[in-house]
This record gives sequence, structure tokens and C-alpha cells, in this order.
Amino acid sequence: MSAGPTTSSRSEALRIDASRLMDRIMGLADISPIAGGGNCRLALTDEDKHGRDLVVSWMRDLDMDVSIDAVGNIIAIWNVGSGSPVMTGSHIDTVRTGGKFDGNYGVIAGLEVVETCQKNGFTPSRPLAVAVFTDEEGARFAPDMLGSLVYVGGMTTEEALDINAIDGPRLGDELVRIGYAGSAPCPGLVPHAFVELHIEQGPLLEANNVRIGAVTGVQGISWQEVTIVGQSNHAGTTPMSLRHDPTYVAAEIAVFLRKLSASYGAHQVCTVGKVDVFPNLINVVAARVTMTLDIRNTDEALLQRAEQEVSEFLKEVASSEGVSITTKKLARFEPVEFDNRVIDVIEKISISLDNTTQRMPSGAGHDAQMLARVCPAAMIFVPSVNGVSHNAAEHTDTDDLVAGANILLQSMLALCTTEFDRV
Ligand code: HGY
Ligand code: MN
Ligand code: MN
Repeated sequence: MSAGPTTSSRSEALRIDASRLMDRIMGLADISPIAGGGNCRLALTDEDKHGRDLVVSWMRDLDMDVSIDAVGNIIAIWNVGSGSPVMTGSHIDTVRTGGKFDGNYGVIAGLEVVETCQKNGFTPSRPLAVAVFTDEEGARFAPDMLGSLVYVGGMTTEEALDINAIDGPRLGDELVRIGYAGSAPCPGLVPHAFVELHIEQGPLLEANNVRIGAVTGVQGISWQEVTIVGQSNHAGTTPMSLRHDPTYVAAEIAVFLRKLSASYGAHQVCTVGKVDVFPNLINVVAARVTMTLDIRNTDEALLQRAEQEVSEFLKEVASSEGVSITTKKLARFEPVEFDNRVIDVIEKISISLDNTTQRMPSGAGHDAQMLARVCPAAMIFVPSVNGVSHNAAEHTDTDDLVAGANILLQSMLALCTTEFDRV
């Protein structure tokens, strides 16, 4: 049993244990490894379950109260002090070719913060919470950040449970199958503040030779599935003038997106990440192509303009090739600004710990953008080597990982004693 809150003078001297942090990162990386040093733990698969089970066992080892909510979010609370908790967390589901740090690092650093306090006999004035949010990647069940979206009330539990995976199963059934259909209700407990520690997943920090990003917000995200239905035919006998070829249209769409990004410049990015051709045979003009469009911009008005231009192009290309095109919205999140008061805490602490630090937006989506809807939130970035992520080769140097975790530790403790008058 810990005594009352210990004085903050000692808290500033606390530092995480680097080998414990790395042991846990490598321990989780051992679950469903892939060639090249990454992981494949798509949301709610058996591999995700094994990762969840390991992390829950670590949470229990730290005497944290662990609850599972109706969409499988894992919320662990070290119930000390009083009032609502300062929360950190992220995700441990990965894309199919994920790295060992994306999401995992933030969850494990959160546990390291708790263990560092416990091992040094330091009791924060507020509870500390560490969350593992379900299906942050959205790669198997769209949209991304699904678990944290439901956690903050941005989508109903019922709607989420009925979402089907790209491989078929219903989200609610998968939760039951892997034993993570929890009883805790969504929306969940509102934290006092939320800080997420994450790898940058881009090239900026490394290019600027800066160690820490104090993240100012997350860019807007627009995901849609486009289905193009043409006329399947013989590859040898069908004259080009008589073709209604969905694969050709898909290629035109991909080229259009690349040109649109170039014309917008700045933060505009467009990706065609998934293309399914049917029947996908060498000597058959395809019948159908289903593809995904991932369009992002930090500016909402530009993002809407890009969506509009894409929609007009789809109509144009459908009529000129004589195919039908239908679209299905998979995710749409406006750009998010994080809370300056939290960004200030992160930036001040990072500099006080002698880290080169810069403010920057996030190109990737994160659970923090959902928590920002209900409490003061922000993020800490550490560099990604060669800016590579969503790739088994994803890497961040240990010194940077340790520096980020120490900033998370100090930021969470500082937020415990920060009063936020509700804006
Ligand atoms: O798509 C994203 O930005 C995140 O990795 N879910
Ligand atoms: Mn992530
Ligand atoms: Mn990711």
C-alpha cells in the first residue's frame, strides 16, 4: 500500500529503466514476428489476442485494475491519489507488414512510467491509466482509431460491433472469439488529460536532426472504397475500342491522385493501398476492381476540395470507359488541434531534459486525436530511422526510445498537478 502523494521534488529525478523498456518492446515483438523484424497482428486476430494477453499480464503484474470495454479496449488504472486519471496509451494491433514500435512503444512506455514510480516509491497525486485501444490501424476493420472513437462516444458500440472485416467476420463476433468482448460501457471514463508517445513514422525529425516532436495535431483523413464494374472479356479477342476495363480505370484513378497531390503540394497526400481485381487472371479483361483511396491534408477546406475533385473525376472516367463506379466511405476525420497547455508541458519537459525539440503536426492518425474530443490531449514523437513505418524495417534508436519514455513519465506526473479550467 503506498502512502499519500510523495513530494514532487523527487518526481523530477525519476527516470525510466531502459533495459526493462526494451525487454518489453522485444517481448511483444516476439508475438507474431514477420521477416525483417516486424509484426503482423491485425486487429482481433489470434495474434492480436496473444499480444493483448501478454500486455494484460504485465498490467496485472503492476497491480493495475484492468477493465475491458464493449469494443475490447483495455483500460488499466494504477489507482493511487484521487480524481480522474492522467492517461496514456496507444495500440498493439499492427498492419500486415507492421514494425515493432508503431503503437506498441506507447503502450509499453506507459507501463514503464507506472513501474518506475512504483519501484522508486513515488505515488502520484492522481491515478495513472494505460490504455490499449482496439483496431487503431483500421487495416482489417475500418475506420482506423475505431476503439478510441467508440471510447469517446464518436461511434456507438452497436455500430462498431456490426462492422465487417475485409476478410469477412463481424467485429463483435471476433471480440467474443478472442475473449475480449468486455462489459465496461462506452463511452469510457474521461481522463484528466491524455498524452500518447509514438514514433513519428515520417522523415521530419531525422531530417531536422531533432530528437523530440511536440505534436500540435493530426491531419484530416478521408478513406473510401471504390468499386469499378466493367465488362469481363477475352484478352485476345476483344478489340480495345470495345473494352470497358475496370483495371484501366483503376490505373487512371491512381495517376489522377498522384497528379492531384503534386498540384496541391504542401501536406496533401493520396494513397491507393489496396487493389482487388476480379477474376485476376492473365487472359481475362477484368470484371470488377475494388480499390481504396486514402486522402489526407492538414487543411480541412483543401481536403474537402480534393474529395470533390476526386468525385468529379470518378464520374468522368466512368462515362468515358463505360464502367459503373460506386463508392463507400470508410473513414472521415477532420484535422485535430491538440491542447496547447499539454503541448507546452511536453515541450518544456523535453527541453529541460536536454532534448532538441520541435513542434509538428502528425501525418498519421492516432488514438490521441480521439481522446482530444473529451480531454486535454497531445503527443510526443521520437524519430523514425529513414522515416520508414508500416514496414517491417521500422526502427527507432534505443536512446531516442528512452528519451521519449522519460518525457512521457515527467509529462504525466506534471499533468497530475496541472489544473485545467474547462475550455
Ligand atoms: O492510418 C493511420 O494513419 C494510422 O496508422 N492508423
Ligand atoms: Mn500507430
Ligand atoms: Mn500504424
